[in-house]
Amino acid sequence: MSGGKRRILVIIGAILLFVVLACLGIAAFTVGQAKKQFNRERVIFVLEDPAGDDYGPGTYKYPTDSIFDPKKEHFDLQKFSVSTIRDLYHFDLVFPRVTNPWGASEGFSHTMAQIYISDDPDNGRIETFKEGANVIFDPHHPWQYFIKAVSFNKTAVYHAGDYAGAGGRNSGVKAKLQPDGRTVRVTVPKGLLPGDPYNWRYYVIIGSQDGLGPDNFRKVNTTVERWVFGGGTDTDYDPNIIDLLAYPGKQEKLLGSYDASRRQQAVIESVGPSKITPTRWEKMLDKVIVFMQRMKVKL
Ligand SMILES: [Ca+2]
Ligand SMILES: [Ca+2]
Repeated sequence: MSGGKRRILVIIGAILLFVVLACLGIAAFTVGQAKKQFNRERVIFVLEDPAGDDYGPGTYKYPTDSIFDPKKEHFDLQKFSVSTIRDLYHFDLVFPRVTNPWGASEGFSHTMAQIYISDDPDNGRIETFKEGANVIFDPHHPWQYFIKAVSFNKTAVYHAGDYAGAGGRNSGVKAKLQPDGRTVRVTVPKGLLPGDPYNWRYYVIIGSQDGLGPDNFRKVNTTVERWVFGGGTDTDYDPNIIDLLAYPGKQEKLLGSYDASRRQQAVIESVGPSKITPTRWEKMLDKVIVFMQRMKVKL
């Protein structure tokens, strides 16, 4: 081989080596980036709720038993946020006071949160999964997913197509009071909630847990009693919702839109979607994770 040809071969070899190393570098960078994004907690949605509106449409009064002392704060949602980390969603609900009078392992047993998610305006349901909250959802935003956060290992995820007696999905789902003593965190694997979380709208409903109440809601009647809220009606047309996540000035109007004489329940509106825009990376990663979870690949 002539000296000229050898030189060309060496140059080609060097170029190939460079290309291979560059590809390996890009691949390592890509994997590294994906791993970093996967392990980073990222906020998807956050909304504060006014303080001191744990009075339903504005008229409700706490029951008289001493476990409801100081007759405020237990059911006063102050902030709701949704975040993602790894293959999980966290739904955080912040209250000024969280108590556990019945000693549940979740760390709370007084407050109950129900989160309905609207993911598609053309599909879903506008009535609650079970009767109890006594409200109808905005027909423009029917719900597809329902997360019920209650104590005693009953927290579960339901889909709009589930039949009324369905027990709900609870694999990997948990609700737990956080160390700050104010935040109830509901954790749900992403595979149970397919769809784009940046498009979700939420109905976040707060009630008082009653194991014997309709859909575990403590009831609201006309007259306040030891274990019953007052300031509503003795019918099933007034909401059993003590606080609703809503934009300022909205809750009283929405929860007060029932008419017992006409047998009409209140129609409530959702909040959202998120104003946060994910990066291309984050969007791609979310899709891959949901796909892998649905294929039952362990992450
Ligand atoms: Ca509130
Ligand atoms: Ca509210």
